Amino acid sequence: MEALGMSRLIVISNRVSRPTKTGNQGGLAVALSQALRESRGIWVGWSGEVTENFTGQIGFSEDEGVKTATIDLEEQDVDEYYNGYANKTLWPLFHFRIDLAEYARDFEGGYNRVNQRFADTTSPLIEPEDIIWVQDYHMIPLGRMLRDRGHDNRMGFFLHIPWPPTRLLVSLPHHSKLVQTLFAYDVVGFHTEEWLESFRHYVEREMGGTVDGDFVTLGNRTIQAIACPIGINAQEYASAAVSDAAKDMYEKVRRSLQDRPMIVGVDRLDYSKGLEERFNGYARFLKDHPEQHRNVVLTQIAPPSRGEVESYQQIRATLDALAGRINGEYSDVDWTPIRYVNQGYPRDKLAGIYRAAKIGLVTPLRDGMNLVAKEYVAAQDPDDPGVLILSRFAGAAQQLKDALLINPYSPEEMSDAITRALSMPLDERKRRWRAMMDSVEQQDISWWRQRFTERLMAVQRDGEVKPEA
Ligand code: GDG
Repeated sequence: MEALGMSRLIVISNRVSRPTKTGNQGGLAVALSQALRESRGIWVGWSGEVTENFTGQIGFSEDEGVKTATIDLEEQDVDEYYNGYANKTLWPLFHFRIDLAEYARDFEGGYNRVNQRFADTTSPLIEPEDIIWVQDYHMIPLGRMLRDRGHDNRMGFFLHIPWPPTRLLVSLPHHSKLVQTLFAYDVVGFHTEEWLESFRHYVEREMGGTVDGDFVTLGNRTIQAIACPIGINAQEYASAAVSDAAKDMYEKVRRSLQDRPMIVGVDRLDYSKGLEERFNGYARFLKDHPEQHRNVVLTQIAPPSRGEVESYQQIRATLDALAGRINGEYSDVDWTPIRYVNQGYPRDKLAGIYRAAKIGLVTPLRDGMNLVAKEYVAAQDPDDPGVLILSRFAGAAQQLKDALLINPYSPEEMSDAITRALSMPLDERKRRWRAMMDSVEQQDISWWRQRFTERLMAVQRDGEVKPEA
């Protein structure tokens, strides 16, 4: 494979995604699977299963040429590591929600214990020439733990969520200990310059490190910290949008709308996605525009996630009540303003739903990147594309500058953007869409994977970095 030469790739992430014959996998899983298949690599992660006593026994499996190695965790591990430190501590803090972040010693202990378990599991699988790529906030200290077990392989880490400003990060007990572990990697990647800038700021101000271009030094360790925005498989997504399943879904949705324009939102049910603010912005639009009553429909698809965490139970209850209230206030016997759907759809059908929508409404309060914005663009009909309304606080806003960029906290801005999008002339829609599609196609998922792995391959085994060719 192009970037990896003869090296084998080992990917480690919280969960593995096994390829399926139906191809119904996310873009990240497809991209990593391809690299794993071509390099005869291994994907290591939690099986999703709970065992009474941790045994460390590895479950090996191979699907469609991709090898996976999984371990079962104990219930306490899941509580402290996954529901605890990952999703009650780091996720809210890294999404600027220190009001929701919980700091408990048990969580930190569980997080380190599970990372040690992953290190023990992975260590015997590693051969000297392998390149190791650790994914996301569940696994920050893993590289350090692998180094402690004597592995001097090339090691990279990618953070899929924002890096918070220094002033917020210092609220985390033992923050510098956690950040220090990132210096065990050779390359650390973020989606955007903003997250990268916050990381550098922290290292300089809090740790006394130094920054020289992409090189960040702390003590005797120099690593590369880069912005490397993730993408989607754009061509494949555009094809999915005209597949038979997508066309069926498109027809079904359009029929049900009876020529009314549809706005679509698609998000895991998560407080970071700004769903409450979105509903309020839409309610503001309905209030401002009585002439649009009985006309526009907002379809919000929000499959529940992390339901064991209280803040997720709360946001779900809030949205149930809010959707009910707005529908109660504005509905008529033959029109419901919000179709609020708590189920997920297969990817092809979802692509058909995106294509049926005149407006994609993507309004996270903070988002590392946001792939839904890119999928909405890729699924549009080039001859009659819809309009993307996008939060400035999504990483994707750095690339999709031809979206209507809004502040998701402002219901007025949201209302104005919906009004503008509904009446946007075809030539403007086409111009904006073409510019966004060019970016989605050029910086796609393969581009992301290659850019990161090339950086990693250029690192020499003594930890020094070869100058870029
Ligand atoms: C994290 C970061 C970053 C959603 N509903 C359905 C469905 N989805 C798919 C979407 C999209 C994916 O889930 C969500 O990706 P996002 O990027 O929007 O958000 P997170 O899940 O929070 O992902 C994020 C990402 O990692 C990658 O680095 O962009 O910032 O938070 O692909 O389509 N898919 C299907 N049915 C659904 O109902 N098939």
